Amino acid sequence: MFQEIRDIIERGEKFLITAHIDPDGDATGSTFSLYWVLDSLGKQPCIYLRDPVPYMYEFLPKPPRVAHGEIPEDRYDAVFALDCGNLFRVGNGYEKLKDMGPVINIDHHTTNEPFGIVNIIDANASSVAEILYGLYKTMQVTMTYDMAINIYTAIFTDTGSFRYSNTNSQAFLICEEMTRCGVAPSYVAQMVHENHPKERFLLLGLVLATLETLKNDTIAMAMVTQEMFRRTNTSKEHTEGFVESVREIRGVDVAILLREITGSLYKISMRSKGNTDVAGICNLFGGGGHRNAAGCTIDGTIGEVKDRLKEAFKIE
Ligand SMILES: [Mn+2]
Repeated sequence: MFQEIRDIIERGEKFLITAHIDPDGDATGSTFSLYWVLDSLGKQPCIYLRDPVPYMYEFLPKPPRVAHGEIPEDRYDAVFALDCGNLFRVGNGYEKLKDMGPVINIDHHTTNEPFGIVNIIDANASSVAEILYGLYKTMQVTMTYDMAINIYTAIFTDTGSFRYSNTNSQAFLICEEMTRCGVAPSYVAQMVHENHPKERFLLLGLVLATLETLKNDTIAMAMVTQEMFRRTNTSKEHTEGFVESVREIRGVDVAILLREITGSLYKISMRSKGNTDVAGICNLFGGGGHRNAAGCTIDGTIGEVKDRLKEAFKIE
């Protein structure tokens, strides 16, 4: 399965590594770990993430060549697209990537389209980092601390700190090995979960005040507006983890966070605890993701957006 990628890496020299917009722990940790692996092999990797790395992942050993904003147009021996169910998840200008080099698609979303020359899609993997670890093993890479903490953090965050249904035995086995490479779980947990600025909690207070429940309290919905960001001097990166907080409510099966982008466009994040396939629901609106964690955007006023969501969940 990894042979083709190993050949491409061995033959090539310049590589672009990219992942989805609004990078999460897996997108960040996976791209960073692959950079350090290629660097250790004497290659010339470069990372492109459209958006800046969120503050909670700033502790990760960051490679020197990470570009944000515009795609660094050049010729590469391969373009690695990580954690992207669809190539457009890379952001504006994604069409150019296919002309910049052969695209290697490594992903674990159930809604992945095989857009690459090589496609390694494992929906049972907890994270892209788990798939990459398998690749590194077959390449006999000497695991350094910089690689290990990026891999550990990617798995730790994509499994919701080992709480979600994608938490598998492989996730623990890999993370155990990473601790033997020097990763301290308490340090990672503190950096990810206990290192938020005060403003984030002022924002969370406003968001939780909008909480409403539907379908006999099995669906919980909260909202964040541009006005709330202004009042608390925050931005969308401070909302990371909010939808998970809503999911913590007893009896709630589906948690929904509506984030106002403009007065007529909303970003929807959904999390489910049980059997509800939120990727399927988000797919109705052109989005996607995983069974228990997915997202989409919906056009319309807040009233229209809520109506369309209620319709999707068959609520009168
Ligand atoms: Mn992921």
